[in-house]
Parts: sequence; C-alpha cells; structure tokens
Amino acid sequence: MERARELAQAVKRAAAELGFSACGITTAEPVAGREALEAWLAAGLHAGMAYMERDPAARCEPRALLAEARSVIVVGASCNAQPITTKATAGEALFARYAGNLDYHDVLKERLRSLRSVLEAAAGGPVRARVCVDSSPLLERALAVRAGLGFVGKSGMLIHRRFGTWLLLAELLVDVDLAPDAPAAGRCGRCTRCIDACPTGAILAPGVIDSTRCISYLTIEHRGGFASEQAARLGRRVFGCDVCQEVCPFNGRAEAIADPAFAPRPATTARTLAELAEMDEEQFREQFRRSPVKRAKWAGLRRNAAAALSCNSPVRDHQRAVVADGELVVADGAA
Ligand code: B12
Ligand code: SF4
Ligand code: SF4
Repeated sequence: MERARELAQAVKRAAAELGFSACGITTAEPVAGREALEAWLAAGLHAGMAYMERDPAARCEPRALLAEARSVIVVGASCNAQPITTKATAGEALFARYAGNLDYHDVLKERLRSLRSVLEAAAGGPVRARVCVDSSPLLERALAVRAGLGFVGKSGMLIHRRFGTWLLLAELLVDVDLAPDAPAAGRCGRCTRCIDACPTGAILAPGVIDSTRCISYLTIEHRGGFASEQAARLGRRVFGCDVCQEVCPFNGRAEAIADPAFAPRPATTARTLAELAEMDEEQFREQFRRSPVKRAKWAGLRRNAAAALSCNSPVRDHQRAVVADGELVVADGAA
C-alpha cells in the first residue's frame, strides 16, 4: 500500500512537470454509465458517429483495452490559453478554444508516453501500458469523475474546480497498483445557463447532448451538406462550439494557462469567414498543419465558412457571451 502511494505521488509530480494541469488515479474496474450510454445510442443522439455504436459495454471497461490493467491515470490539459472574450468584428470566424493551435491528441499522447517512462523508472521495471486520448473506446468523463478530476455538469462537460470545463482528457492504463483518488464532488445547483444559451437547443436534459443539433458535431464530424435550418444556427462558428462553456459560471474563475501547445496561431485568429470559404487546399494544409482543424478537412471547413456566411442570424444566434460586472452572461449582439 505504501508503495502504491509513493508511485502515485511520483506519477502526479511527473504529470505536473510534463505540463498537465490535472492528474488523478482510479482503478481499472468498469465505470458506471453503461445504461446512459446505451439509452443515448438507442435514441440516435450520436447522429452519424457510427464508431460510437461499436460495443458500448467495452467503453465502460478499461480492461477491454488492456487486459492486465490495474490502474488508470487520468490527466487533463487545460486549453484555456485565450481570454474569454467574444470577437466582435462582423464576419470574423470563430474556432473552438481547444483548436487554437496544436492537435491535443498528439500533444497529450506524447506527454503520456513520457509519463510511462517516469513510472517505469519509479517502479524499477517495464510497465505494460496503453495510451488513450479521445478516440479510444472509453468513457473518459466518467473515468475522470472517478479519478477525482471533477464533476459532470448539465452541459455534459467535466468541471474541474481550478480549470473549469477547459480540461482536455486523456488516460494511461497501467498494470501497476497505484493509490486511487476519491471521486470528486460538485454540482450545478439551480443554474441552467448552458441549456438556455445553447444556440440549437442541443442539451435535451442535464448531461444529454443531441449530436444531430450540436454545432460541434455539425462543424467537425458531419460529412455532406447542411439543411438550411442547421446552417442558420452556426453563427460565425466554423470549427466546434464553446457556447455552453463560455456561459458556465465555473469558467469565470477558471485559471488561464500559458501552454504554448494551445496558444492560438494566426490561422485561427482574426480570420474572416470569406477568407476561409475561399481558401484553397494547399493553403488549408499549410495553415492547419498539426492542428485539430484537419479533422473537418478542407471541404468541411469551407462548407462551414460558406454556411456561416450565408446564415441570416435567427434570434438565438444574436446571443454572445460577454463579461459584465465580472460575471459571464449571455447578451444580445451581432453574431
Ligand atoms: C462523441 C463525443 C462528442 C459528440 C457527442 C457529445 C456528448 N456529450 O457525448 C460531439 C461531437 C457532439 C462532441 C462535442 C464536444 N466535445 Co466531445 N467527445 C465525444 C467522445 C468521443 C465520446 C463521448 C461519449 O461517450 N458520449 C456518450 C455520452 C452518453 O457519454 P458522456 O457524455 O461521456 O457521458 C457519460 C459520463 O459523463 C457519465 N456521467 C455523467 N454524469 C455523471 C455523474 C457521475 C457521478 C458519474 C460517475 C458519471 C457521470 O455518464 C455518461 C453516460 O455514460 C469523448 C471522448 C471519450 N472517449 O469519452 C469526447 C469529449 C467528451 N469531448 C470533449 C470536448 C472538449 C467536446 C466539445 C467541447 C468540443 C467543442 N468545443 O466543440 C463539445 C462539447 C459538447 C458537449 N456539451 O458535450 C472532451 C470533454 C472534456 C471535458 N472537460 O468534459 C472529451 C472528453 C474529449 C477529450 N478527450 O478531451 N463530443
Ligand atoms: S457545443 Fe454548442 S451546440 Fe453543442 S451543446 Fe454546447 S452550446 Fe450547444
Ligand atoms: S452553465 Fe450552469 S448548469 Fe451548465 S454546466 Fe455550468 S454550472 Fe452547470
């Protein structure tokens, strides 16, 4: 037990040195959430993400990914490198904050490989491990709750007491016993700001997201064209959506970070919709190298920019998040 505690401490120290904002540990036992996941899939709320249908039971079972797993190290990297402000310039494109610079999948994978080496040195021998970042079939938020990183809010986002909703999650599954953390407590109380502010009404109930309506899904995962009512709700968003995070009061107190991996690059700042809609494939490849925006592909980004350009701002798209009297609120203004 003493050894498990010492190793856990060594892992957490190393995680902080490697640039992770948060690190928690849980066992490799199955996570809760299977019924909720199955109900979500049965209702078709995963839209066109067919990969989500594959073996939902395994998503709750870390040992389906690494049979020998004893512990799961859950890390979070805050992408809160930009101040929360709404770019007011008409015609300017909005990118989700996590997409400001490097692809977090690559960044976090590399840092987790280093963490594994540190653990091997501390444990005095080889460690069987599996690195998971987003695309592995694992319920990352449920694991993060159990590892003490935060609680799941009505927006569906994991909320950390210091970093708010801005943590990007990743895991290192290992065949070593590490002292687990206690699950995190916390709750939204009576707040419903994210539900009220979502431009498409995609938060059907606390924590339940309808991907068919979610702008994040539409601008990143969806292939093909948009129905006019979908295009009409994009506002100026061309890659992802942060509305349900920007209005969250827990983010008003969230610590900003100075991680160069997430400091916005020119390609995602001060870009006009028109510029993006006309960009050629070579420019796209050049400007979004090693960026998560690649996921939308050239055709997807142009489609999003063109749709946003043609969008006639219905009532809710006039809303934007602003800071008033030190508080984040949703106000009317040009979308
Ligand atoms: C599919 C997916 C999407 C889909 C569907 C969204 C959704 N809510 O499921 C789309 C494309 C819409 C999407 C959008 C976004 N996503 Co996404 N997405 C995923 C992915 C790949 C799977 C999520 C999943 O399994 N969904 C199915 C539902 C049913 O599961 P769930 O929401 O995770 O809910 C479970 C837990 O929360 C748990 N739970 C809920 N409450 C409680 C309470 C307790 C006490 C416990 C124990 C458990 C628990 O039970 C639920 C059901 O099993 C994960 C990565 C991963 N492998 O987990 C990233 C992930 C959830 N996405 C992430 C991000 C950043 C986003 C966006 C913010 C991106 C953006 N800026 O545009 C938006 C936010 C939308 C939103 N409000 O959720 C992060 C979230 C980080 C965080 N702090 O929460 C993740 C974890 C990726 C990562 N590695 O960082 N995403
Ligand atoms: S990401 Fe945007 S569209 Fe999706 S649930 Fe949050 S506010 Fe709604
Ligand atoms: S905006 Fe309010 S209801 Fe939504 S997650 Fe944040 S605290 Fe919870």
